Amino acid sequence: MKIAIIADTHVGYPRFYEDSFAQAEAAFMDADSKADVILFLGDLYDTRVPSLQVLGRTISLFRSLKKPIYAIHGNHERRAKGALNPVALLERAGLIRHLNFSSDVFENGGEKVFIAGMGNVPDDLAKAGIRKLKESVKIPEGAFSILMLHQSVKEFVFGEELLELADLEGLGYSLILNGHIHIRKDALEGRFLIPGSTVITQLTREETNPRGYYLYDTKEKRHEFVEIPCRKFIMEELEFRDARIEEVKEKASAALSRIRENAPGAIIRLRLKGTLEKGLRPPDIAIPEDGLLFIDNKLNEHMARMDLRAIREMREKKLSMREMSEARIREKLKGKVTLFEPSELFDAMAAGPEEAMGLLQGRRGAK
Ligand SMILES: [Mn+2]
Repeated sequence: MKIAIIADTHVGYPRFYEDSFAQAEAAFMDADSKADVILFLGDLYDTRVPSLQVLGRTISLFRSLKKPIYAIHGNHERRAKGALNPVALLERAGLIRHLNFSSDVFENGGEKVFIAGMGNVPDDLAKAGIRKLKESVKIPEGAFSILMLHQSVKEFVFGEELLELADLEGLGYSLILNGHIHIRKDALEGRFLIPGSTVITQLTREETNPRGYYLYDTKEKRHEFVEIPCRKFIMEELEFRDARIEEVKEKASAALSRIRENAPGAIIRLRLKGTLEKGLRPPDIAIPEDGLLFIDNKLNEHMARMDLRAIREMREKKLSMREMSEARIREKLKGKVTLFEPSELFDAMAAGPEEAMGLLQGRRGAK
C-alpha cells in the first residue's frame, strides 16, 4: 500500500495567499495520483474560522480527489470544546475522515492498516493527551499501525514540557507522523516522519529547501520525498563596511536583479549586514519591499548590541548613569597619574567638550 503524507498547507495564509492554494492543490492532486490513501497532519487552514471563499476552494479540491483522506486538526484549527473546527466540518460534509483520539482501519486490496489520530493539544497538555490517547485507542495486535500527530517535539523545537521521541517510540505504532513543524524531518530510522509545510511561512534559511510530501510504501517500509512545484525562496546576505547610502543601495539592487534573473517570481529575503559610514543609521537605508521582497536590515547591529549590553550591565549593577560613567572612567584611568578625580572628569564631560578638554589639558578651573 502507498500512503501519502501531507501537512501544514495553511490555505488562506495571508502573506502568500495564492501560493498557499496552488501548492496545497499540487500536493493533494499529485498524492491522489500516486497513493492509495492520503493522511493529512493538521493546519489545512491558516485560521480557526476560514472565510467561505477559502472553505469553498478546499471543498472543490476535495470533491475532485478520488482517494480517501484521513485528517487531524492542527493548532491553527483548534477551537474550544463543543465548537466545530473546520477539519471536523469537512468530515460532516463527507469529504474526509477526521480523527481525534479515535482510529479507523483502512483496507486496500486485502491489505489493512490501522490509523489513529490525535488533533493538536496545547504543549503543556501534550503528555496528558498522549496518556488519554493510550486509553481511548487500542492498537490491534499484528496490525501495521499509524499515529497522526500535530505537536511540538523536543528534538526539533525549543521549549519546555514538550513531547520527546522517546515518549512516542514506546507507544507501539509502526509509523508515527507529525505535522506542526514546517521543516521536513525524519527520525527513528524512518519510523517518525515530518513532511514539513507546503507553503513558506517563516522565511528561515531551512525553508529555502524544496516543499512537498512523503510517500510511504508499507511493503518496503520506506518513505520517499515527493517535491511539488513551489515558488522559490532565496535568502542572501550582503556585508558592508563603513558604507555610504548609495553603496548599499547599488549593491542591493545589483544583487536583486541577479537573483530575479535566475529565479523569476522568487520570494527573496535580503539581509544587510556590517557597518555604515559614521553618522548614518540603519533607517537611513530605505529599500522598498514588496509582497515578494523582504529586507532584513541588520546594519550597525553590533553597535546596537553594544549599547544594549551597556544598558543591561547598568541595570544589573543597579548603578545610576553617573556611577556607571564614573566607574568606566576610573577603569580607563587605572594606573595613570592624573590631576583630577574621575567624578571631576564626569562633571566636566557633562558640562561639555570644552570643559572636558580643559580639564584633560590641566586648565583646571579655567572658565
Ligand atoms: Mn502549522
